[in-house]
Amino acid sequence: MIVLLAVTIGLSTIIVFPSFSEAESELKTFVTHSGKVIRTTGEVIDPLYTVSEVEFDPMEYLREFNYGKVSKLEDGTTVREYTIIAEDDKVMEVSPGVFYNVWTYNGTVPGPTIRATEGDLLKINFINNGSKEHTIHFHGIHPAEMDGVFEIVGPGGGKFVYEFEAGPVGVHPYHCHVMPLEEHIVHGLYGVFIVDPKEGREPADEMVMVLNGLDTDFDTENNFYAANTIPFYYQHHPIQINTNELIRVYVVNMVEFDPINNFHLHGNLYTYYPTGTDLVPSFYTDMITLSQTERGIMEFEYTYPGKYLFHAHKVEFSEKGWVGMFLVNDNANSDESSVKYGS
Ligand SMILES: [Cu+2]
Repeated sequence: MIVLLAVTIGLSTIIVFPSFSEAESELKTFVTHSGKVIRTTGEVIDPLYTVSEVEFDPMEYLREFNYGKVSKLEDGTTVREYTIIAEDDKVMEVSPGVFYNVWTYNGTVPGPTIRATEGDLLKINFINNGSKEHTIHFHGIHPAEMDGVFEIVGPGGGKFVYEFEAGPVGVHPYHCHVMPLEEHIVHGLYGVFIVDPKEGREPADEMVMVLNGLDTDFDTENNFYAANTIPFYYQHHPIQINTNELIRVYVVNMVEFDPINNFHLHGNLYTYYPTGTDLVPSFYTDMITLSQTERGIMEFEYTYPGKYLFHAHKVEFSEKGWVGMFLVNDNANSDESSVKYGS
């Protein structure tokens, strides 16, 4: 009788809600790549499971840039080769006691920050080790067959090589473009692609902030918001910077479901370069508003040491995790010539 009832409910659910409800109501057991056995009701991981699986450090992610494996063509063109592996069975403790099935590029959400100089030839070796179809769609300029929309890469080891010239200058998102798109993005298949101008930018303490949200109960509304995935992380672990030092933040809004997000900085204003495509800033402000996949470059220096908040001025988002802090150290006595920035 129970089986019959389950079958009946299952069938009716499939008919009415073909994509989501079936997954939510069905108890599944699966094994992660590290061998852990996980029980899940669809995408909702069993709350009895209490071991954190994903090694993701938002502080490390902040200043980590992947320049690829570099070689040169005979004509002097720089070639940069990257490998990106998609997976969709990792479990991550996104907030104390809240476990979420993240879909990852190279094991993390967001995926690696790919960085190149305008005119470089890029080769991105994509391997899909997931259980679903995935791709990589890069924003920017490239041939149609490199767009990551129609060239679906199959699960279980499917491969595709994206090859194109880096451009234009700026900060661009990349993300999976398989339908249903919202589902593939909100689970975490996105990252940042920075194209530097040939003449470079002024040296600075550079960092990447991806504004994202997590819909942990699958009602197509976000339960948590963050800069770099873990809610409240940079509030509990302030980002250390120095006075009188140029700070450059590449900010990318990857929030799904909500049409806007924003970025407010305390005790300061920043010059802002929308999409980073112009080398002259468009405005000087303490607040920008970003729609989905909108992004830009913020530059600022702090004069006074101390603690300063940065957060969404959309209060709901900051109260649900999109809030952080800069701890500004007094740089007055340091020898500026000895300052080295990450490469
Ligand atoms: Cu996908």
